[in-house]
Amino acid sequence: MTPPSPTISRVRTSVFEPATAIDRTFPEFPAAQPIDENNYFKKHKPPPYLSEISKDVANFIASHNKLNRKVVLVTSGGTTVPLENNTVRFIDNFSAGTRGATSAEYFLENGYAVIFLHREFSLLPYSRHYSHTTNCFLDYMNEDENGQVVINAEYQNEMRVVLRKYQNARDKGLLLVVPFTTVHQYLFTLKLISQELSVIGPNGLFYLAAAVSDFFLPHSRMPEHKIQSQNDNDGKLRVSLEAVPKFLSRLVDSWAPLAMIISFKLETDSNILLSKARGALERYNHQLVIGNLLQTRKKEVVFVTPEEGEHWIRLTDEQHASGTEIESLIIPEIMSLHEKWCEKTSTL
Ligand code: 9Z3
Repeated sequence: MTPPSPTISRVRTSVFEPATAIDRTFPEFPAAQPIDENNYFKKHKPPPYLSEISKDVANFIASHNKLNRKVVLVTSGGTTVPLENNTVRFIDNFSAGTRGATSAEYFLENGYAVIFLHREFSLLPYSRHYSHTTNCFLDYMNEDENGQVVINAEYQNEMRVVLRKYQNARDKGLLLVVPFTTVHQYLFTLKLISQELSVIGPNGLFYLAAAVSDFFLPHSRMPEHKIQSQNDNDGKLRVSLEAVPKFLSRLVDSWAPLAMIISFKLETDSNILLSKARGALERYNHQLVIGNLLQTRKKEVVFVTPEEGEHWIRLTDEQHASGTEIESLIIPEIMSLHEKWCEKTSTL
């Protein structure tokens, strides 16, 4: 139940303008080779906090492994590409982290421990229900006659359900939240967590829903200070970005070779979604690509697997209207694929 918010406009600014589009079709980048990995990780300094994260992740995985609990890494939200070292300006993308935060909740409800690698300040499991600008938490509250702040009667039931689930995950230590902001931090942290997660073999699951930038500005070409407006003599700012190495191949082949790996393929053109998703599966050799279109991502996704080809998961109009989340259909399917993966891998 969404409370009316008199202070927040219902106008949506993220509308598309196809009439102004130009055709920019690029050939596919090749998958990253070991040499690309070495180059990237040698040329760039790791984030200074990485060793702290490493300890937390290792302890988290070990404690759940003792209980034979499956652990999923959910990545979520968009990566930034800074243009300056003391960053004033950066390139970003649309992702709010809805897919990741929602999926994490369904994994938690179904017995998984979740490492939630997310863009700092993007949506988080549970608090997402009340933190988005369309759902301001203050609109759920009021003062009673004694001046105590209380939740309005009509939201009590809904909020109690979310609160109990949140407290269960927190009290049982089922959720580890790890932040990133830049694409660079994302890649270093992904590599670290992957290697830690490889320790539990097939019980580890990767659910890579973060919207990761395809381009970045290497540190070697990044100015220390804010770019000045008189930077170029013709008054234009020219930014030349490099391709982010496609690290999925390294994850599959080297960082966590026994884990089940799921990547997402995002497109805006429905004519190329399936071929791109199939292409990713062939190139990286992992277990599942979930294809989705920016425009319809909350209503339908397509599963592409090597064994069974593709099948669509769709919400009916009634389900969509009544607030059913597509992740409530996606996660059970993934769990059964993961179960099969564990059986298959343990008999190898
Ligand atoms: C996705 O496709 C996610 O489903 C969305 C979720 C980012 C669309 P929101 O956060 O959106 O709920 O608003 N994630 C993967 C996007 C991506 O960067 N994929 C790469 C690609 O398409 C492959 S790893 O090339």
